[in-house]
Amino acid sequence: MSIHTDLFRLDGKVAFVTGALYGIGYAIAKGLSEAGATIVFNGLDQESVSKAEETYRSEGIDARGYVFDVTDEDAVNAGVAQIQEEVGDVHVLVNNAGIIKRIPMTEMSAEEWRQVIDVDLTGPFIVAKAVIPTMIKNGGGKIINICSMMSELGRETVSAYAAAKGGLKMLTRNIASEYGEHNIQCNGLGPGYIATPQTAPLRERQEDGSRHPFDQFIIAKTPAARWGTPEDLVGPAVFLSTPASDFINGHVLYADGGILAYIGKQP
Ligand code: NAP
Ligand code: GCO
Repeated sequence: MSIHTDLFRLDGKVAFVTGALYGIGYAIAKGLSEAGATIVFNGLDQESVSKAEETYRSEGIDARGYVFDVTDEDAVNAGVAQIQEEVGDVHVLVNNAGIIKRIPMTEMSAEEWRQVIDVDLTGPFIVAKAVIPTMIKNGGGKIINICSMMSELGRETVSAYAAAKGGLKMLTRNIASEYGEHNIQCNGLGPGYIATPQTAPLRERQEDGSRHPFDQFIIAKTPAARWGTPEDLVGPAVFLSTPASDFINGHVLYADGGILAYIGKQP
């Protein structure tokens, strides 16, 4: 296998990236497309899916979008069946769709907790479950679960998100354990703090024009001294999707500018 022609290539493969309308999912899908994959993605409504298809097209990518919610098992099963019929069997699944609710734990309702667990943990379980049988039939596949700093660390207001992303790390290890013998590699990709709509409220300028205190905190806590960009995740995602990572299983690769290695700069 040649480094130049095979190791990091996905020619002839179908990659399904959930929630890849913009942000991290979009950047990863674009990177996998540049590595040769045909891209499919899903979103919650036809308008945003069609808009995203248009954005992909404007970048020369013929990505197919489908409308379904990752928490709805019947809809996921029907959506994956449709993808397989219309585009082909899924070789690479990236469980990217996710939400966060920043609410102090004692003020969070059980309903709000369940919504986060449902999208961020149960969703990846449902979608992985829908593609694994075909991967087994085809002799293997790749599943990448988008984890988080909160797969390792806690912080105020994100209890449900941390519980979900910590759980997703363990679901990753369990899929690797259970299906590794079928040549399925399931790994986590753990972004640090990445500038996307999800984290926009943490970067909003203060009324006096100064940086948000959390923004300053992240710069001080990151050896790279900056927020990540969605594009910072493309190399790791291509690595975990291609034959380059065929003997890596149940691992979480943190692309965090060094956050998990660092106690942070003294103010
Ligand atoms: P984002 O900008 O909020 O994008 C999330 C995407 O998921 C959106 O396209 C959203 O669609 C979709 N989505 C949400 N719920 C869904 C559902 N039930 N079914 C289908 N699609 C759904 O988030 P991001 O920052 O790019 O994050 C992507 C992933 O990386 C998430 O899992 C997030 O937790 C994780 N992550 C983010 C960071 C960060 O710093 N940004 C760091 C670590 C991990 P709508 O817009 O229509 O709701
Ligand atoms: C927060 C953030 C995070 C990040 C990310 C970190 O409020 O602390 O939104 O949880 O989005 O997951 O890796």
